[in-house]
This record gives sequence, structure tokens and C-alpha cells, in this order.
Amino acid sequence: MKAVVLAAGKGTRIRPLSETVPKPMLPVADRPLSAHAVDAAIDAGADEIVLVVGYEAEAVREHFGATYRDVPVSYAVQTEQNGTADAVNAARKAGLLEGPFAVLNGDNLYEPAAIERLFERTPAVCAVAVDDPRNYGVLSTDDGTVSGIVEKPDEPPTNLANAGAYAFPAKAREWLEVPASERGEHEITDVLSRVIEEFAVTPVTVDRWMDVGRPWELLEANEWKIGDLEGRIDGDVSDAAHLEGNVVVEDGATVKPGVVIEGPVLIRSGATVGPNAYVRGATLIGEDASVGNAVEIKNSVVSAGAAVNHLSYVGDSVLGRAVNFGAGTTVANLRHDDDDVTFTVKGERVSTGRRKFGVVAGDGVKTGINSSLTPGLRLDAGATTRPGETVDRDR
Ligand code: TTP
Repeated sequence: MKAVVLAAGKGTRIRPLSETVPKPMLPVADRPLSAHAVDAAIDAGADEIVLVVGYEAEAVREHFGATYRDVPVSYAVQTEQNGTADAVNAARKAGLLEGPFAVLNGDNLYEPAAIERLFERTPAVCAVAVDDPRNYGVLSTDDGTVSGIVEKPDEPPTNLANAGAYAFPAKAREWLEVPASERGEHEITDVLSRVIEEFAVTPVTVDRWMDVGRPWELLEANEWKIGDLEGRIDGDVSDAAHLEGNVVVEDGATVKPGVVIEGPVLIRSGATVGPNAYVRGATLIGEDASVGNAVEIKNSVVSAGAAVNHLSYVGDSVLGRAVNFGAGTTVANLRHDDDDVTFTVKGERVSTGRRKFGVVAGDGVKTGINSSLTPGLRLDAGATTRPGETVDRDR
């Protein structure tokens, strides 16, 4: 099966993290976000990958190259991000769509076993049972096949949400030019509707699935995938450090004396932790990042090259690449009124649905010493704070 993985989106909702790094390349455990979809497809038996790229395409191409895990990879360029059907159509126009094909979202996390079932049952679509389907595309079924899909219905016909993975028959290639939807995009779900008219499409139910659209979902994606890692110590860990739970210390990483790590935690190659730091799950310490003396990091993503070197607390936060937190920078991750923390997405304050959420710092953010950062704070790439400042407004 050929798997088309969509990775051309702008990732506007995940800003500031996508300001300098395209969303498909943001870190989720030990690889970029989009590699999880590509790996799931390959684990399920895909013999060819087509990546649709657009926004910041070079970084994606560089990661996957022409062959990835011995599977050939081709690229189709979508020049304008006009929607998911338009993205697949870019693959068709590039002559890359022969025979039946699967389509996966490059920003979704799937269980590989589910993708295997999807391939076996072509034509098929993955579905996940959710408590409140009103915010999803919802499938209706009839006698074990999919009879329709409706976007964000007030009265959902079932609790089966579209999990963004499709196995299409070859004929679907002719139906990719669908009209624009209400939000002005050409949607793959409209292609699915057309397929449903002429083919018996099987719903493949999955236990677990995630769509990573907003910064706290990147944190949740890391919680999932770091939680799945098996402990492994390949790096240099001091005898005077204490590690418990599933902890991965990659080759080339250093854990100094006095450090306590409670897994699941992943410390990537080139990173340094300690002395006397406390790191607890689920936390990613990215390549060449450093976490220094008397620093506590909890349930956070510290991206490649970031530094939190002295006397700091970071909880439930995402720090972009090369962020530098000055000594004594403290993150608050809980509101005193106990409400869910809100965050700014496309100019609007929205609930994260999380009681605990700290800050999101874009690449290269620098905080002054003793900065106090409030829950749900968004610091855009390159922003700075002054020494001793309490920062409770985005900047
Ligand atoms: P979305 O999450 O709808 O779009 P996005 O990733 O650009 O994010 P945002 O809405 O925050 O701007 O996209 C779903 C998947 O489809 C994702 O993997 C990106 C991909 N995609 C394309 O490849 N081309 C497109 O034109 C669009 C809209 C999405």
C-alpha cells in the first residue's frame, strides 16, 4: 500500500512553536511529529511513502530523504495550503497516485496496529469513539459500513469521530477535485463522501488516536509517546544520580551527580542534566539541551539546545529550540481559582481543558533572572523578559 502523508500545513494554531519550525518537525519523544505517522504506515506494511509538503518543506525533506527505513519516499509540493483534498491532489498531479492509496495526517498519532487493519480493509476509514463528538467529523454507519460523514454536528449520529486515516480505492483518484467547504478548503472528507456513495467503506475503530493542532496537544502527544518508551541507559549517568521508572538516556547524554529522575523521561543525545536537578515525567529533554543546578522540570518539552541552568521550576510547559531561562525563572502551572488554563490560539483566548498548564516559549526566547511566568503564557519566538519581572501578558 502506498501511504500519502499530509505535511504541508502552516500550523497556525500551534504558534508560536511553528514560527520557525514547521509543525511536522516539532519534537514528539524521540522523533519529529510527522515521523510517527510515517512510522505507523511503514510498521503497517506501507511499501511507498508520499509526503505532501509545502510550508517550510525543506526541513521535512531533509529528515526523511529519498529512502526512509528502506522504504522509498517521494515528495509532492502543495504550493498553497488549500485543504487536505487539495494536498492529495498535489500528489496526483505529481504522478504519484497509482492504485489504491492510504492518506494519513502528518500531525496525527495513530496506533500502528490500527493502520494495519485500515490497509487490510480498504476502502476503510479509522474512527475513534469519543464522549462528545460535536467537535469532530462524525461517521454514520449502516449495517457495518460507513454511510456518511458530517462535520461538527449539533446532533451527532454516532459517537464515532473521524480519526484522519483513510484507505481509498484507486478510483478515488478521479474524485479529488471537490468544491471548497464552508471554511474555504477542499476537504478530504468530501472525497470520502464520494467514495461512500460507490463503495462499501469499513469503519476501523481505534482505541487511541490524537490530533496535534495546538501547543498543549504537543505536550499531550509527548505524554503518550514518552510513556510508551522502554527505559534504556546508553549515556553517561553518574553513580550519584537516582533514576526510577522508565528513563531513556541516549548515547552522548550526561546525567550528573545529585540528579533525581522519575520516568517516563527521555534525555536525548548531547543533553546535560544536573548536578542536583529533579526531572519528572513525562518530560523530554531535547538534543544538546541543558538543565542545571537546582532546576526542577515536570511534564514538559525542553526542545533541542534550550537551557534552564540555575534555580528554576518549569512545569507542564513547552520550551522551543534554544530558549534560555535566566536563573530563578519560575513557571506557574496552576490557577488559584482552579479553572482550566487558557491559551491564545489565533488571537483568541481558548481553554486548554487542562487544570495544569504552564508556558509556551517560542524558539530563542530569553527570560531575565527571577522572571515569574503565569499559567498559559505565550512568548513568541525571540521574546525577552526583564530581570525580576512578573509576566502575565503574552508577548
Ligand atoms: P490542519 O490541522 O487542518 O491544518 P494545519 O496543520 O495547517 O494547522 P492549522 O489549522 O493550525 O493552520 O491539517 C491537517 C493535516 O493536513 C495536517 O497534517 C496538515 C495537512 N494539510 C496539508 O497538507 N495541506 C493543507 O492545505 C491543509 C489545510 C492541511
